[in-house]
Amino acid sequence: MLLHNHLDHWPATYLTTESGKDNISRNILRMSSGRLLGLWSSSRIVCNTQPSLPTLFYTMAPYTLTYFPVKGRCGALKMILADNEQQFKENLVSIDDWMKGDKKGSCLFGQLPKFEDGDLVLFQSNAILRHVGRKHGAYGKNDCEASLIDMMNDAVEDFRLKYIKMIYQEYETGKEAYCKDLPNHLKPFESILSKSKSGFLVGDQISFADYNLFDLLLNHKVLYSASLDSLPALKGYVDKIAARPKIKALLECENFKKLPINGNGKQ
Ligand code: GTS
Repeated sequence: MLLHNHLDHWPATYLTTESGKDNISRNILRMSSGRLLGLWSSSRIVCNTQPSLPTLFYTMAPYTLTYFPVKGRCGALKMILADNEQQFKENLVSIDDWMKGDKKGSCLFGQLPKFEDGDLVLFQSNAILRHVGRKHGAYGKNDCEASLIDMMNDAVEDFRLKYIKMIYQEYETGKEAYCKDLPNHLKPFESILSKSKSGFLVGDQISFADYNLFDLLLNHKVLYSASLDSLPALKGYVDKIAARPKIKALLECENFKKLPINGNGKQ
């Protein structure tokens, strides 16, 4: 029985039995002219209307994420997906596998992450965040808000690049100076958030730029636990987003927790 199916809004949700699942899978393939729209990703028993038959609840994961086994540039993406209850299939690529070169050669810009939404293949983490934000109502309410969100996300990217440079190139020699200078990097965000009525960067709802900033601020708390001590608006912002139930669940999930933040083991 199809419970919910809107082709623009996967996952479709079916109430079925174990054997019925394959039937639905075949029908989906037929409906989509042979294109594979996704993979069965999860099942859980939610109810049992006919006591003789176990009733299973299946969803289709519409997205596939291919990346290294680190949080890296995909922490924010996993957060926005979790907050919107979106399942995704995850392909983890080990460094050994990557070093063989075939996978790198198959990536448009020679790098990961790679994100697939049906036939659409995306590279570049910020383009991926935007895509998911656009699809799941986290890209503002109008064009002006969307442009402001773009501006915020570009500022987050500038901040992320400084962080990455320190982590990968100057950790031993530059960490102390970086931490000392941190309030200066964060001042513009503190100022924006101290004036925000909603507590988000733009408008009255969370956007992909918020997940991106939140993810990076969490990294900074690990880098330097006092990083937000002189920045009350940012501290409140982090606490508020961390308390969103689905974000909280993700942050507490073992599979997410066990991922190192960065590929070189520095954090
Ligand atoms: N601008 C790209 C993005 O935002 O997606 C940068 C992606 C990137 O730097 N990817 C790194 C990579 O593929 C991994 S990580 O820095 O995101 O952890 N490195 C392997 C390589 O061969 O360049």
